[in-house]
Amino acid sequence: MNIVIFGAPGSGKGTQSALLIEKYGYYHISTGDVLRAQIAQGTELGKIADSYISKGQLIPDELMIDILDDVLAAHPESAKGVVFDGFPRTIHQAETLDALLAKRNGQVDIVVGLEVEEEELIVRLINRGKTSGRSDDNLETIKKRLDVYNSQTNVLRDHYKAQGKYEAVHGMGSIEDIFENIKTLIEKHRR
Ligand code: B4P
Repeated sequence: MNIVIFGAPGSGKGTQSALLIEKYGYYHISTGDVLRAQIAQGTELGKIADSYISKGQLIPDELMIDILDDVLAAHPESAKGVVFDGFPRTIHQAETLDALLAKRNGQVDIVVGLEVEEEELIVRLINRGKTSGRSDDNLETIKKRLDVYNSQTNVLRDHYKAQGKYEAVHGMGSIEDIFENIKTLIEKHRR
């Protein structure tokens, strides 16, 4: 089963993905984590990624898609099922993901949309910024990330709603309660 965990920055994608992996054992791809690992290693790719992430912008589609393709190819166990956390973020990425999964006789089975009010997103990310050391967890960059989400990523809700794959989850409240709701939806869509 291929699950997309979707939502604005700070909506809890990473938190809920970790619980999903623990419960179902799928392969986890957080594109943000992949990019931050490159930055930490000081690679050329990391330097390019940092120049976008620190400004709150998205990495260009073609680069991001090449990276995702490489990660999937390097992890054949991902053919059994993936939790995509932070990907896709544009319509072009979504269309490419469909093509990549079709090559393995797969598809996106469910898109779990974590819906959280913007004020709460800002509070969470500012709090995380006190300890995360992330160059994008500061108020100015958080606002830019939310603008980018609203202008480039949010359209994916309608894209996946039209396919009957989008399941909205109220993303406020306790992490455990949110996860219970996600589990119910996953069971509904399991093949
Ligand atoms: P990401 O790493 O994906 O960052 P994010 O969208 O901010 O989400 P993150 O996973 O960090 O936060 P979460 O929602 O889990 O991307 C970073 C950057 O990389 C992007 O801005 C972009 O530049 C680049 N990038 C990544 N993917 C890309 C792509 N596909 N295309 C192009 N560029 C890409 O929020 C977690 C926070 O909320 C935590 O602090 C957690 O403790 C807290 N939290 C979670 N649930 C909570 C709850 N119920 N109550 C209270 N707090 C909660």
